[in-house]
Amino acid sequence: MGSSRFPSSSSPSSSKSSASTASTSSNGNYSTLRKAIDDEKSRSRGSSLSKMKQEKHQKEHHERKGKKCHENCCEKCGYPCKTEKKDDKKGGSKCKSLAEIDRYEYRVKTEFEISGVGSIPVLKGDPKWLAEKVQCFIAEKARLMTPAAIYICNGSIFEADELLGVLKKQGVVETLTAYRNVHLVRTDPEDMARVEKATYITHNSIEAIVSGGESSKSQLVNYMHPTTLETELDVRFQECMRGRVMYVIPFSMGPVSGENSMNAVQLTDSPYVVINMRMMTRVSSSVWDSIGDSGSFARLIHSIGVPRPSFRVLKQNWLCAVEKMLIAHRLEENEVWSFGSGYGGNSLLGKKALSLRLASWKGRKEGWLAEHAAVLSITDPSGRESFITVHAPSGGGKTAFAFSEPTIPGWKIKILGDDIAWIRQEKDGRLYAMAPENGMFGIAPGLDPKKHPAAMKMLEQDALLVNTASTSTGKMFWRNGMELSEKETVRDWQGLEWTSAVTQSPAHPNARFTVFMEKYPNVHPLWDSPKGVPLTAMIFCSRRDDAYPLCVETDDWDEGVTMAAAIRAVASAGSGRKDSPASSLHNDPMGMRPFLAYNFAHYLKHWIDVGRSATKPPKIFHVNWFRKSSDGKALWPGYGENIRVIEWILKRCAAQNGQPGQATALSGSDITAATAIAPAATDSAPAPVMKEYLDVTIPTENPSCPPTAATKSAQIKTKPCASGNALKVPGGYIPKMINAQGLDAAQIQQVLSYDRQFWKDEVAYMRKFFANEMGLETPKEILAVVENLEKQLA
Ligand code: OXD
Ligand code: MN
Repeated sequence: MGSSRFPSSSSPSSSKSSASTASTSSNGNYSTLRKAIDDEKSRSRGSSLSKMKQEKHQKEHHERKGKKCHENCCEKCGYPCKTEKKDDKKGGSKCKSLAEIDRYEYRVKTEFEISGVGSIPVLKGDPKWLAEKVQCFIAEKARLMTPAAIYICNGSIFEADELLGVLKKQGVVETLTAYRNVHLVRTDPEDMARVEKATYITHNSIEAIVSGGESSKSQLVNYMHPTTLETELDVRFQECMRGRVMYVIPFSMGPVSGENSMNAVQLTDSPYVVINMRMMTRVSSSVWDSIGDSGSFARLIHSIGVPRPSFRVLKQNWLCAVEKMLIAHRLEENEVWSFGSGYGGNSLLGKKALSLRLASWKGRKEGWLAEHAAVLSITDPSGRESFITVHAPSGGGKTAFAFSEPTIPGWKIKILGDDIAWIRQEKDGRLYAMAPENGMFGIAPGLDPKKHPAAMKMLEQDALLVNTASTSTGKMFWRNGMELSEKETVRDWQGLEWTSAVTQSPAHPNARFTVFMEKYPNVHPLWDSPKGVPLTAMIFCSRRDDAYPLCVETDDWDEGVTMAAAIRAVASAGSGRKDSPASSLHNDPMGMRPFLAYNFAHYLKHWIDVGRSATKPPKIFHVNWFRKSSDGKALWPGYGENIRVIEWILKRCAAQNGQPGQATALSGSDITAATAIAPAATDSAPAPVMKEYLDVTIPTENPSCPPTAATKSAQIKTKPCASGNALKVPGGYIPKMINAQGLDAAQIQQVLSYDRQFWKDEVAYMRKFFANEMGLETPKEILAVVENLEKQLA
């Protein structure tokens, strides 16, 4: 409570009551309170001056502003020392954007009165109810960005309706009349993805952010020096909200006041962002209570960067200033500045900026992980439920898998979160994953009505779409199994007429939907749990079309982490990497490349430590749903068929937890035989090594896997339920066979095959990548894994 100005407000609720007293200025309580505040300040500075003397002294103090003040002046008069400290700081920096505001430079009535700016009306909400830290934040940034008005959001449905009205007036939104409360927004074609190139991390120490510091060759994190940032902020943010409304969004990631949740306040001049944030995060006035007078919150400042008057030629009426785009993270200050884009992860700052970048920095200090992963529940036909995380690069299929209907009868997938997992150890020694988001922002064209019927149904009510196409009958459209009637015409994502004769998709490949978690029929009841769920397995997805196997179970935690750190993927639409051809592979450690916020070596060491501290860590698996044959044919059907791999994974976990069906590691000679005859990456011939496992009939005596009509007509006879069904290879185990009933035998042979030469090359690449990225800082545990793999493959 050190800095509190409300003497008796030690709890959120009492802070509220103090503030409410403050609002009743007409009966004099406000001035009583101010006096109490000032008295408290005087007392704490040991001043014995009378109030009048003190005011006189303060006046003189003001007059001397700019000159060096008497050293003891503040001690004597009680004038806030902070001012002197700030001026000292200003001696080194003239940054207007980062200049702090002093309590005497603004007044909160029903509007904000700010020295040098004047009065800014508050259109909605009562600013007097806010904790002083929040008032200060608003006043400070209002002084910088000079909005015409301030609007304090409460997350209500009325608010969403009102702002939708604003967007309609601006001509930004199209209501899709075939559904209930579903709206489509088309953006400026230049503002349709997260932009990694414009995303920066700033910190006083470059070594904390980039391993190797100044001399680093690292490609992973974009570092910006704090002084450079100051200049960059000032050229963008001064008066950037002129003529616009500044919305103040209080929100929580995780349930409000949850034990592991994070509070934040985002300022934005985009009503679209407010509506979207209301779905993706918990926007609520109760966050003010949770912040209280002493609580902390992340400060998120966002502007589309188009002050009025603007002579910009707008496309789709979408406001943005992409040429000046910047998304900067001040880690130590728990602060994000985003400018120029109104799109997705660039502007919904609760998502990637807060819940991954700032959170992973916080997590490192506190011993937990913030990761780019879906949190899923999988129930097998016997009713046994397991929780897993699925970590993947953007566009790597997390959401599409999470929404898919398993093709094997009796299996069920439920979602707790589709994009972000906060993972921490609980008292039972297990790692728990909690999904902090309130909604999903998924890739719309990834959905197929036949493969994702429940998800498609969900989009028919209370959904917000961006950059899909629309039909003349008021429906959303992106092809991918969607049908058009004869009479229906289509407008594509740029608002142009589209016919099926056009080969290009009518939707942008990164078109998105936003929905509330709770609207999805297969949402897990614990999705809103403050603690999360205990993990059985962590699954890391590569996205590559070469010989990276369909599935590998790693030997142990360190090996799983090392392989995750070496994940590579083809660029996807979500990454906004226009410069890299879709076919080229880039490193995407843990699927976190765009979200890594600090020194990669420290990040990996932290991963190792988290696993070591857990007495029962989950098992780590690696998958690749995108393997292709040498003639370019996709070898794995993906979506709901992925459950076949998940079945193998969960059986392996169960076996190692002492449940029936122990794994059988093959002997050394088996390894050599198996891997030596596997085809080379470029060889399209099926792997002969698998042959012996294909002709095994399904054991009818296996009680957990009775034969069905489907299994009898299976093209491949296999042992779908045998959990000892694994082959030891360097780097772990691969399935000898999975439940492949109904799939193409030759393809399954290929997709399961293990290519020794491929792995040799992969490990050589891994070593080079780690050396480039981390050099001597590479954690010894990671180096040990690489050396061990090299030995096994020699
Ligand atoms: C996302 C992404 O928006 O990863 O989730 O790009
Ligand atoms: Mn994502």
